[in-house]
Amino acid sequence: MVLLVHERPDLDAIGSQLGLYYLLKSFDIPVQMYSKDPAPRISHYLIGSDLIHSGDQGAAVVDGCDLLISLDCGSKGRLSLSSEMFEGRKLINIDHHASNRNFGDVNVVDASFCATGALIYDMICSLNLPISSACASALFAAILTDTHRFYKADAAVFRMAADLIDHGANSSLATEEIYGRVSENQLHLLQESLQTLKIRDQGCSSWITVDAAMMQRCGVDYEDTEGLIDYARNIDGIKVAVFMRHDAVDVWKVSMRGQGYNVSRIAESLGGGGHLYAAGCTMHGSQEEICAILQMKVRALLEENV
Ligand SMILES: [Mn+2]
Repeated sequence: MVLLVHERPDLDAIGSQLGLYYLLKSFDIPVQMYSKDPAPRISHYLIGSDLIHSGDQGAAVVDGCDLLISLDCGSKGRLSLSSEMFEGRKLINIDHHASNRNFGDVNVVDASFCATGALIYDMICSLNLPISSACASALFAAILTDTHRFYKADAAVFRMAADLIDHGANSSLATEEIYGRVSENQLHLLQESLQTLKIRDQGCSSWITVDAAMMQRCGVDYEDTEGLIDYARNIDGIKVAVFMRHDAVDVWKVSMRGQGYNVSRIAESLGGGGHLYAAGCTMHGSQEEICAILQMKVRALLEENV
């Protein structure tokens, strides 16, 4: 069996992948991990992150396997795999995105969980299965990041985290490795991207843009843009924050955050998805074109909710 994650995986994807990997390993079940894009640098402290195959190894990894498990991925397209890789294989889809398209032969989708890692933890507990320290560390990272360091986490999430710590997850190591380090280049990017900050809709929406030239000048890649949207989101009075990243000619990755405003409706109307208050999509066109569409949709959402 092969465990898969969405393109440009975050730590919920990688943590779920590693957590499930070590669970299956403890039963001597043959299992491998594959991610089209390499595991992000912030996941490198996790045991086993170097065992995740990536790039053009996909066909070789799934060769001979008859079961695929997709983790934290809302749609089949976001797995970014060629259709041959799915041929003759069953697909299990485990996810917590409300917008999940139920694309698996079996779908375990529950948006009430704060993270896919939390859903896996819940499955492990209900089946009374053992949790190794490698598994606990991976699931802890998934929950820590998808709750934004336990921001808005309820008591059940803290209990889950506490139990994972009891099973060997190192909370301070995780926080240090994931949030405690920043490169000088990332700070340059922060400086440049904040200069693009625009406040619109009478102080209710905030916008940050990062383009390819900026990333090149600062010597950073897409991983380093993680978290920039929070600067826009956290401004007093902001209801909707939008982050736009120019990925290729006429290709834009758009992330949105809502403060009580359902931004996943905008993302879904543009072919993307996500959660109620954190969603994203990919858009095609010039900056002016995509901005015009987004501004119209954000304004409509703000007016509707009044
Ligand atoms: Mn997730």
